[in-house]
Amino acid sequence: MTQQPPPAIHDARFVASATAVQGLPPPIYAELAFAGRSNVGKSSLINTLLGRRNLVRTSSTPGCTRGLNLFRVELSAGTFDLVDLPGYGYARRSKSERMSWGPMIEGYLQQRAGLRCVVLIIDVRRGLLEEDSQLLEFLQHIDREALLVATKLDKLPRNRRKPAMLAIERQAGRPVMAFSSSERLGRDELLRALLKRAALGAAVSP
Ligand SMILES: Nc1nc2c(ncn2[C@@H]2O[C@H](COP(=O)(O)OP(=O)(O)OP(=O)(O)O)[C@@H](O)[C@H]2O)c(=O)[nH]1
Ligand SMILES: [Mg+2]
Repeated sequence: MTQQPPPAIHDARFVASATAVQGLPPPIYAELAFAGRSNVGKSSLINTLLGRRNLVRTSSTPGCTRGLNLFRVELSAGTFDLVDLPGYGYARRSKSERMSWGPMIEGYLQQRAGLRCVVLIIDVRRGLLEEDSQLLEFLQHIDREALLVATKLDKLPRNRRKPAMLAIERQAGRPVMAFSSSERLGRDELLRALLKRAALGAAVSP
């Protein structure tokens, strides 16, 4: 059975960038955050999800996203916010910058009212790495829902994709969604899952 496409996005725009949770605008709308290692493809995934080629800056150089970047998305069913988080695990940074990431991301995850779900993005070729598992544990500890997404599936030949996803699900002990920004793979499924978490699920056909 083929599913209906998810509802159309009418508008998506950059709202604010902050270096600490206190610097973000008041949490008026349900919010979804995107976390993962540096260069894993978080910003590209947001562009693909929103169907906007260059809304979020991406780069082949790790460490592209530095602050907490908030984007506002409007559909006919309502409005929600997305937050692109800086990547972790990038060693070639000044020590002070590296040190500031932990508190910035942790502070945001712990304190942000309105945060409904954290999308943890991993590279399908690498699976869950140490820092990813630590973040998952931390999210569980602070009682935040996590949605696990493996991206860059296009980097694997088609016949290796399913086995790779099964291996990651076994490793994680939970379901993992498949994604590719280049192929737009998994885009509709992920948008539907996020709309549900933003309580705009009524917009998603059953
Ligand atoms: N082939 C392929 N390349 C991708 C995909 N997603 C991202 N990339 C590439 O991976 C690199 C990093 O992408 P970004 O979206 O900037 O990664 P990021 O996780 O936001 O990185 P930071 O902001 O540094 O944490 C870029 O060169 C992208 O073009 C994908 O699904 N497939
Ligand atoms: Mg980025």
